[in-house]
Order: sequence, then structure tokens, then C-alpha cells
Amino acid sequence: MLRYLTAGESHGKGYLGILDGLPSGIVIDQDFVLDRLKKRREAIGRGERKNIEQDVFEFFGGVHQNKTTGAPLGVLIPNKDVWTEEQLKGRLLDCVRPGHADFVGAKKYATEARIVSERASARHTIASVVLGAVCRLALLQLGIQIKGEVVSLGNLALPTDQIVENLLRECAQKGTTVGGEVRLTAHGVPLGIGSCMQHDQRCEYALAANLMSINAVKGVEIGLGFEFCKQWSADKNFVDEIYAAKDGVVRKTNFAGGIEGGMTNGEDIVVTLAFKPIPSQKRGVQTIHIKTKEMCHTKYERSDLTAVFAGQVIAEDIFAFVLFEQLLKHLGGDTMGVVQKRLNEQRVL
Ligand code: EPS
Repeated sequence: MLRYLTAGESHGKGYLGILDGLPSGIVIDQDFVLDRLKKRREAIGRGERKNIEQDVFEFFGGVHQNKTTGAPLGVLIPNKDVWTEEQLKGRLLDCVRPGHADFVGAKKYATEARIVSERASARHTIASVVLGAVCRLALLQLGIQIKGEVVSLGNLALPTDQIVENLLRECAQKGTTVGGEVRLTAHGVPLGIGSCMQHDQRCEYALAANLMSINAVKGVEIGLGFEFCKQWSADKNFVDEIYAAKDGVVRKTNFAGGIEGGMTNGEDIVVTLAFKPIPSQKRGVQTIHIKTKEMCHTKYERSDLTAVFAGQVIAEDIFAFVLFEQLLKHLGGDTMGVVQKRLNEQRVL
């Protein structure tokens, strides 16, 4: 079973990640992983934190001579913006920020909102990106490619660079933020991963759960998703008809997003994610002081204008984790050699 855990806080020492259940023999290209971190850090719409952090990592076990050994893979990613106890106390977030974990978390854990927000911060995805990037390298080694794209920002579909720039400038001027959609595509996943036999063996189960876990994601669609209902027409059937061709079977459409009956069907896996606008608003929003219950406005803290572009990087790598996890669940194998051999057999189906 492939699984991962992270620990760490946004302004603490840094983050730890552990990825357990990897086969041996994944070739680790450290520059590739660093580039994923750079893409996350420098994504469009990020706040000033990107100018402070370097986002470098160090493996802490599980890798020898640039290959996974089969042992749990550990990673350490130090923060540069580390706060002292005094700094934490000076930034208590008593006027709790709606939309964040502040109010619920402070009540639930009987602590300060700031302490909760430090862990709830989307910065923990820095560890998910490193671990997901390792899975992505494994998928590449097996001939499976992943792609991500921002397909909408605010209410605008397929925004051009100019539209993005204008929209973000407007957000900055008005002190607000914007959400959007990210589409993920995986090419080269063989037929038959996942199962129709139990609810928790269906491919969508793992995809939706993992991708919904990303901060700011409020919706996951597989294939046509909600458009299956919105685009209804008595003249269309929205099924991916099957044709016999010289070299196998062909589909002319992929409404199902590559999954039928909970199993991959050999077509591209297509998943779309909805990211909400980041709830931190420069212009402030109505709330209460958590201790006095008096009404107040949230205080502005530096924040991102949109999570969508950084979210794309994060989502791609978590998508890689889910696909590799599903693949290993189905094929098994302690070494990449065995995984590759079994994958080749699977591709013949
Ligand atoms: C983030 C760093 C944070 C936020 C962001 C994620 O930095 P700071 O709070 O120090 O400016 O920019 O967190 C959120 C947007 C959020 O809502 O949690 C990072 O590196 O990912």
C-alpha cells in the first residue's frame, strides 16, 4: 500500500514528508523535484512569501545513489520564514478569518486560532509536491504522462495571459481573490486499474478523496462531470461509443474521463478541480473576536491572489501519487522491474 504523511507548520522549522510503500528502482532526478517546488513557489498569483523562501529539500532515507531502495522515503524541507514565540503571540488571529480553519480549529482543539492556522496553511502542500513528484518520476519511467492546465479563472474560460493579468490586477486593487478550475490529464494508464467489485476499490474513490484534500478545492469532476447534466440534449447520448479498428478498439469521445465501472478503460484519465477564491481578503470580512465575541473585521495578512496556478502544480503531483498508488495496488511488485513487467502484461488486455 502506497501512502504518505506530512508534518510541519507554515512558520515553524519546516516540513517533513514520508512516502511509504514505494518499490525499489525509481530513478530520482533531484532537479525535476526542485523544478516542481519552483513551479509551486513561483506560480502566478502568489504572495510575497515566495520572495523569502528557497524551497529546497533533503532526502532523509529511502534513496541510495539516486534510486529508491524500497524503504520509506523521507524528506525534509526547511522554512526560511520561521517565527519566534513572540512573533506567534503578536499575531494571534483573534478576529478569526471565515473560510479558514481558524474558528473551527481553535474551538475543536481548545487552542489559539493562530496555532491551528499554522498547520492548516496550504504551505504543507510543499511536502505533497516532493512526494508526488517522486511518484510522477515513477510514472514517467513506466510511460505514463501527466498534464495540468488552468481552464477557467473567475467566470472566464480558458483565460489568456492578458486576461489573467487584468483579473489579478483587479483583485489586487479591490483587495479580493479569485478561484478557478484546473484540468488534469493522464496519458498511458492501462485498462483495468481499479475495480467495480467494492465501493472503495473504484478508481474515482481514490481520485476524488485525494484531490479534494487539497486546500481550496471544493469540487472534483471526472470526465464531463457536472456537464453531463448541464449539457443534456435529447439528441445526444454522452457515452463513448466503441468501434472495432484494425489495431484494437477505438473511442471517438472521452466523456467518461477514462473510467468506466470504477476501472480505467485505457483512454486518458481526465479530472477537473474547482478551487475556491482564497478566503483571506485584503479588504477584510465580517467576523467576531473569538474571545470577546464582539463583532470585528479580519485583519489583512499577506496572502495569495489566487490558489489556482499553484494549485495546478500541487494537483498534478497529487494526481501522480493517486495513479501510482492505484497502479501498485493492482499490479504489486517490490521493484520497478517487476512493476514494469506486470504493466506490460496489463497493456496487452
Ligand atoms: C503558502 C505560504 C503562506 C500562504 C499560503 C501558502 O505564506 P504566508 O502565510 O507566510 O504568507 O501564502 O497559504 C494560504 C494561502 C492559505 O490560505 O493557507 C505556501 O508556501 O504554500
